[in-house]
Amino acid sequence: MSRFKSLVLLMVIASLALAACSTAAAPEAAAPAAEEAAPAEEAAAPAAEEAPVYTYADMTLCYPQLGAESDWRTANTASIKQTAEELGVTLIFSDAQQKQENQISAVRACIEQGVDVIALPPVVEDGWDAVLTEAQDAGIPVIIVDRSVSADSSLYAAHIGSDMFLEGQRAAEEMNKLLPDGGNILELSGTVGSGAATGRAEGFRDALNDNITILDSQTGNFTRAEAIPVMEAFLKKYAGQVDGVFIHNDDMAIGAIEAIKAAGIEPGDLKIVSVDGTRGGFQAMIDGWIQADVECNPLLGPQVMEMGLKLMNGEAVDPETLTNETVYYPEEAEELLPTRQY
Ligand code: GYE
Repeated sequence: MSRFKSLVLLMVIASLALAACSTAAAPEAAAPAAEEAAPAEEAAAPAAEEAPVYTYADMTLCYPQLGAESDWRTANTASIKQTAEELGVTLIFSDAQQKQENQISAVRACIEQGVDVIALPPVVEDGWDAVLTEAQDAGIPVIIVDRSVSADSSLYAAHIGSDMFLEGQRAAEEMNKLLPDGGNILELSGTVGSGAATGRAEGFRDALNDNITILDSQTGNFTRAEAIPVMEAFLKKYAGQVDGVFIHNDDMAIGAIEAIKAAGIEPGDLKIVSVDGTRGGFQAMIDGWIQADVECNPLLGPQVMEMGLKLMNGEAVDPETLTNETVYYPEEAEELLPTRQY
């Protein structure tokens, strides 16, 4: 090799080494330049050093659904399944049939499988500490979906769902308007110990006028079937004394209405305020049975998946995402029913 040639070669090597040094020293400044001009292999090199960027196709999401107790729940399940399919997320879905021990086993199975994210709609608030700690120890982020947990917030990444206390307050405001001179009412509540039932009951009491008395409160476990005998017993026990009923979801309202009908009571004689805003609830408003329906939105799939991906990529997420909701009335029910998605 001639002197000149070796000099040129030395210079090339030196400038390459210099470029490599500046890339290492200032990765931020170097990255855009590489994107703009450099061929593919060179552009790939600095990217390989950064944290990998996951896409939906990389994500395995575990959704241990709490049950299939209501139309709300069916819509929630459909939203999760449909969103996963659309985005190409691998979904591990199970149905705990409203039993916490089933949900806990399902979470444990997902931890063992090494899923990327767990999104948990907890049937009740208490009793999650142990399994949430297990997920944390395994490095799997947990998003609490729909109902809340009483566990320390350091044990999970975030909560996405409705403000159940606010729903209860909204229901009370409607009852106040329906019974302006006060009266006696009954409460058909949701699953005992669930964030949805506790929040709605507390919010309702918080905003209810002093001249309205809650004569009795019993659970119907959020189902039509369990609401019927509870309402039958209520109507026997408090015959002629009741002006209204606060019912924690539309499925129980539909069950209760069956019992109310069977007792010979006409639509509107008992003022009913319900929660969810399902098609069944809308139909009951059209038929004159429900006077106000507080919305609770189950279509959480897109938000859950989006947050799951952010967590996989180590991005910051909002610790509390509350759903925007409203109240529906009989006057608009006919027009809105065809547009309802659940
Ligand atoms: O209102 C009810 C369902 O947790 C918000 O659970 C949910 C509630 C919903 O069974 O219909």
